Amino acid sequence: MSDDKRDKRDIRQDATAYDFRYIEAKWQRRWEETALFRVEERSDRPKFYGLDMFPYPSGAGISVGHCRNYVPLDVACRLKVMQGYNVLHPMGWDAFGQPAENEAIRLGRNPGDMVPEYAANYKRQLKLVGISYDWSREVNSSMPDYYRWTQWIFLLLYRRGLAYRSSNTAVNWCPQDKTVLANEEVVNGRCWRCNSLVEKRYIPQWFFHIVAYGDRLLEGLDTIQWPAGVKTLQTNWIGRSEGAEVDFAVDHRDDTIRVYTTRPDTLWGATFMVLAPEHPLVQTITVPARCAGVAEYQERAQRVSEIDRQSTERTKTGVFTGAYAVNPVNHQLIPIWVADYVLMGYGTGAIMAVPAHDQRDFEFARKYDIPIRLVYRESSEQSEDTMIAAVEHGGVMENCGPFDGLPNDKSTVRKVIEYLEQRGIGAGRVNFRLRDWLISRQRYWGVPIPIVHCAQCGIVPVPENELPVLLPDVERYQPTGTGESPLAGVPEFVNTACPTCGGPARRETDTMGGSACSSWYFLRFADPHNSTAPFEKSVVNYWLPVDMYAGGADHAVGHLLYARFWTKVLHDAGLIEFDEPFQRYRNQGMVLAYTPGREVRKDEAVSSTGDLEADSEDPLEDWKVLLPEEQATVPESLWVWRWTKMSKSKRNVVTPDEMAEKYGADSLRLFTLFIAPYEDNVHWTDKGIEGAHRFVNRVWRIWTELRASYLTGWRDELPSIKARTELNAANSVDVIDTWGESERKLRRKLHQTIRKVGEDLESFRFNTAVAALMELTNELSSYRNAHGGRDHSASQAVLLSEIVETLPLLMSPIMPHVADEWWESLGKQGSTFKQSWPAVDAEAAAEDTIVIVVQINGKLRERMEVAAGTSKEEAERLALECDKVKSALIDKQIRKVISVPGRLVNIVC
Ligand code: ANZ
Ligand code: ZN
Repeated sequence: MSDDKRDKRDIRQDATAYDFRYIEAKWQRRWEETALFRVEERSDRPKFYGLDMFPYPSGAGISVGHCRNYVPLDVACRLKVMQGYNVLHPMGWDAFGQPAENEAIRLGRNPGDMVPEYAANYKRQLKLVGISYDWSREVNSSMPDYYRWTQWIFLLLYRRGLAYRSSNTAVNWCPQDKTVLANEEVVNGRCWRCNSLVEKRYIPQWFFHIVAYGDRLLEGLDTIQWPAGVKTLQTNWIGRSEGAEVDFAVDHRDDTIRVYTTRPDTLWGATFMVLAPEHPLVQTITVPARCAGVAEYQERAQRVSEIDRQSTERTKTGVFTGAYAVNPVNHQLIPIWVADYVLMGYGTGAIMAVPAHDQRDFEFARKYDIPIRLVYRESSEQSEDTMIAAVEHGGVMENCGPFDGLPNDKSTVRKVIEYLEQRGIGAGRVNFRLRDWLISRQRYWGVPIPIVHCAQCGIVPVPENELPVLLPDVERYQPTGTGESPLAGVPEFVNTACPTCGGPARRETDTMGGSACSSWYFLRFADPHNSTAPFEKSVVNYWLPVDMYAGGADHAVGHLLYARFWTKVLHDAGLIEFDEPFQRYRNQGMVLAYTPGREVRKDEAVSSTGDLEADSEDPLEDWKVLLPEEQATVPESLWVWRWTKMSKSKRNVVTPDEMAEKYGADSLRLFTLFIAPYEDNVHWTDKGIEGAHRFVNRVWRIWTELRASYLTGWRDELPSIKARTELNAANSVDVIDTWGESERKLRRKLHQTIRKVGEDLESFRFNTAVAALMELTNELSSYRNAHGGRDHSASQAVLLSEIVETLPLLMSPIMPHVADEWWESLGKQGSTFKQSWPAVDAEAAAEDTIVIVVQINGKLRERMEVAAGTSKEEAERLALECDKVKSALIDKQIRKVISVPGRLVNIVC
């Protein structure tokens, strides 16, 4: 049908058919033509910044799973607009990095060509679902107008001593993706993108000094409203610990071994020391006779993963170096061992071992027959010979020289630290589990690091006025695997002049990992087209912090930590006024699809997971999806169906395109919201969306029927009806009294629903908001059945018109296409998006009666129903008259009555 014919039919006002395909296309076109979602900057209205994590354009399209990310926040933002807020709701593309590049490699395409196509398709789909993004603010992190500023911020970090190059840190290397990874990108020892086991390598790398912000990253958590689980993940990841560093002299040598301990008070119980196999002193101190054995052990330790080394399950192993250290507090000689349960990357890479009080040390000492010495006990029966595990708490200190008799607690630890400091053998110190953020990647598809290496001047930052350092267009961009970026093979890029001395120099050829790009995009959205600065301070200070951030919890210790860090640095540099970017953050559950698979041996599952979607799934899964092409080869009797994350690689994706075609975007939106609480994982079924679709049809039918009466009669009469009712009110004839009980009930339901939907949408209780709308529809339907026909009394007409005019507004955030179509068919102008959210008539919404809980000594005795507005005294009198209360009070003396008006009466005897 041509648009022209459609518009004609539209004028006919076909009252019954719910032609969602037509309606949705029509309104999406209108919204676009009128730039409905364009944000006006700095109105005098309060602001609200609602932000979705911008996606990687790494798949040909989005699934209904992604809709669960975007629809709920869209609903919240639409509500905010109607409530009178100035709302920023932008979208863009996290386009650089492994996700998109891996997809391009898979397809044999150039990422520079592929990414814009993918982004365009995502955008088309998001429009299809009716998301209210202001597309005039779209950003793409792989475009020079954006990454120029990512480079600019890199240089800012560099100037502030927060970006550095280091060559003496072991780094994570992904053999499949042929790049190093940040610790945050290693999940259970595997690459976050391709699931390969990560290896250790020593390659010079660029780091951001995030550890310097460890304390502030912890403290800031108290100032933001985030899910407790995510805060805990960050707290543990940062892993702040307080203790001391203590120096031990190596016997008969000049060397000292510095250890980090959280329990310096147990120094008197240290009976050996352990060095990590990678510790630089191992070679130096090992006695000649033991060199071969130690070297062999070091070699073996190389092949054990960090995770295994930290496992409490693993049997401890180690070798003796033949050397001894001097315990600085009692001058005893203790043997120095090498063992892989001590990690080079934490503390100083060396420990004093206290087997009596540390379980790892205990197991080690028992295995190698090393003495154990208690410095406190939980009970007098405990002894070194009989103990079967380390004693971790309790008792008072003993065998501790000057500290004997003190309690085994923090205060003693502090005293011991003072003692060590006075004698110059140790000092208090705070340690973080958090490591510096490794940012360089040996990959093509990323922001070039704006650094030049000059033989004369060393590391030289590219001057700001030479930014951006452009990523060159190349034919061959695939990772090399040599530890060098493919850019190293592009002489035009590499060879340059030193900005300082003008001599020949080489550009840094590593690029930044994608997490740099996503660490500031939320700022750029405030001022996306600025060509002279990353953003203007005042604009960012107006819009930020983000009021509501929505996205997956899998970013808890990666993106969410990095973005907080950059924000703090930009704050410290005076560029912004706030230092937490996301005031509130919520993470939605995943969408699961029922998927056929087969059971597999664990090791097989490991080698066969090549999931480019990076499901944070357990690599040790014992089940594997049967891809369509494999289904023919496995008999159906062996198929095992499971609920599993909807993802492209599992080929279990349902697209919004299919659903919009079959049921309409409004049904998809409603279903997405209704299916489960926001945080829960949901099980996708076609039956479910059919149910949602039936509801949309039903409410459409009911509303259109009512509208017919409105158009044929009430609308014209309404002014006079209203005048009459107002007159009645003025003459203090209670208008309500001219209504029947059912009208009063229906109007109460309407206003209770307005209140509930508003409150629920605001606090992300989308499913209960939808349920409230369904209840209202039911009441409306029963009212219509009981009072059918079009000959409504004047007061009924007033009520029904109110409902006819309110429903489009009430439905607007959730079903915006239906809402706008209704609105227009009432003869009203524009979109419901620009209308005010309906006001609650509190009086109408009030219940006639309320329930008051009656307790005796805090125990529930009765729930009594009383008239709303009953006074405190009256409620107390009524409570004492309840039969159950009376009988319970026989022979008892009432001491006092405590009550909470409208809620509770508690009788104390
Ligand atoms: C002696 C001691 C006695 C320790 C005791 C604990 C209990 P957190 O809390 O995680 O900071 N340690 C230090 N560096 C290590 C490394 N590189 N690899 C493995 N273990 C290391 O833990 C600090 C404690 O872990 C330190 O305190 C040290 O053992 C050990 F009753 O020192 B403790
Ligand atoms: Zn130079």
